[in-house]
Amino acid sequence: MKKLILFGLILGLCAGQSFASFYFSDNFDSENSGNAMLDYDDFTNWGVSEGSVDLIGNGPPSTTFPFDFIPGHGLYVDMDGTINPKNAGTITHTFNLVENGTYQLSFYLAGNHRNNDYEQVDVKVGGPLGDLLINKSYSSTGNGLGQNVGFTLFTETFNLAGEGSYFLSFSGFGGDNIGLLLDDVTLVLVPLPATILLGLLGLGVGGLKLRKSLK
Ligand SMILES: [Ca+2]
Ligand SMILES: [Ca+2]
Ligand SMILES: [Ca+2]
Repeated sequence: MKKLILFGLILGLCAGQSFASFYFSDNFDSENSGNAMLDYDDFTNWGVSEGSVDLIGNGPPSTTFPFDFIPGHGLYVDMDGTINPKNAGTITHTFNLVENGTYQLSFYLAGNHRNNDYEQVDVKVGGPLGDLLINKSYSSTGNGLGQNVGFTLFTETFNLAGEGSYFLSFSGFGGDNIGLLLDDVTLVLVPLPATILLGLLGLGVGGLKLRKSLK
């Protein structure tokens, strides 16, 4: 029995390590060869629909392209584009689930840095059955993303299970081509701590002992 427990402990620790899977991350910095572009629609990981978004940042403000409001973050996305100001854009990343589990989505949003109008970004994660696992709005009032507020980290945790196509989307809001700014989107499989596995193992061993003693 001692050997079995030791083996279980090692197995549990190894499993705890292997669960720390990195899944998806995008800081937008390598888009368009690192150059900002208004109404950008050629994202590596995202499709653009329902209007447009701007790829901005990556350098000191110039007179011709004065749109790096928060220097030091490479490129990032203005969720309300330029040509189609009455229809702020949606960017969507689709992916096939590799592993069931609890996932954490994190991203940074910042104020529009140009006017004090109400701004909003809707974040959705959808499953293969049409179900929404995340459906949440972040706004310049409810989340304090006022005009000149810098990038703020937001995280959401949810469960993904079952094969099929999932999507993650961010939708801008507005009609004045000025929107909230988005950067550093990350989706990771939350590690199942080794301690939990060991606890489960302990329960299993305890159950075995109980069964034996009841016989
Ligand atoms: Ca960036
Ligand atoms: Ca814009
Ligand atoms: Ca706006």
